[in-house]
Amino acid sequence: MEKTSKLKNLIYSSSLDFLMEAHNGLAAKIVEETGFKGIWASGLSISAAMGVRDNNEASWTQVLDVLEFMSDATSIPILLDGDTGYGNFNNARRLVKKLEQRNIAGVCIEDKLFPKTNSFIAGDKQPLADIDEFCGKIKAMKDTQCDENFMVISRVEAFITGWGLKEALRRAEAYRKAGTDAILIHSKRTDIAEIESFMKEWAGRLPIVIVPTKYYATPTEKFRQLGANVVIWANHNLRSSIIAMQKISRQIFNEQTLSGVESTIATINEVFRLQDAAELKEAEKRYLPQGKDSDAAYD
Ligand code: SPV
Ligand code: MG
Repeated sequence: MEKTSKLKNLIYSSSLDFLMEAHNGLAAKIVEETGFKGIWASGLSISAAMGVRDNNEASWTQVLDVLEFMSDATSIPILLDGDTGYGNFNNARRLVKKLEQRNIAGVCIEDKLFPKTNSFIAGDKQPLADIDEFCGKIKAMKDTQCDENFMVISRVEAFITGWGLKEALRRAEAYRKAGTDAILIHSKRTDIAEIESFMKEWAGRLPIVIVPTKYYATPTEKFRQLGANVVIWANHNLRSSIIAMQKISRQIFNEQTLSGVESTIATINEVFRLQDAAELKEAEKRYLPQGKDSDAAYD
């Protein structure tokens, strides 16, 4: 099955599904191996892994390069966090074209202004995208996709920017009419109150995607009861890897030896396995003149 159809099924199925964050090819592969059915290519995580801020400091083609590695390394669908679409409708529709060429299954765009600010950074009432302009962007993206199952998800930032429920519903409805495939409703509250109020009024008009980074203590069963379709675990591979890297760097720095760390980290063979080094070994037998295969280090 195409990756686009897989993502569409996941979004449109009545059961609750989960997307796990990845920010490079290795993380994407680990997410797939773990059993997740889809990947969230997080803007926060990809930019952080590049050592830059989540303010569109990395160009969209640099993000595309990362996605290409992620997509090549996996067979489950990837949903890109496409920020604001990196410009106006024209930039956003070109993004769709390039994503389809790389076998990315869908993109989520948010109704903020370029360059974007991470939803958890700027506190006060911020201006959102003009509704009509954002609807034009959705239409342009949907008109551009070649694969009818490619997903364009619209992220409503009305709660995040302090505009409240009425504005959130007004925007979600406008985006639905413009042809979006699903709504991502976002909240930075530590409880589910905003999401719950939205879900009750929304009443299943389109599938709903949520990102419980801040309301992490809410039981997953509650998301099911409210009728959410997809939950995104948005940045947890990045955040756990930060702790792991800080810990190992500190220990090696302090101890000036590897003797205390070797048994606590992945083996080199595990790295080779994740890279599928064995496949190359087999291919060399088929394609290299006999007796001339490379003496690879993993022998
Ligand atoms: C991201 O993962 O970059 C997101 C989700 O946009 S959040 O950071 O929760 O806003
Ligand atoms: Mg983001």
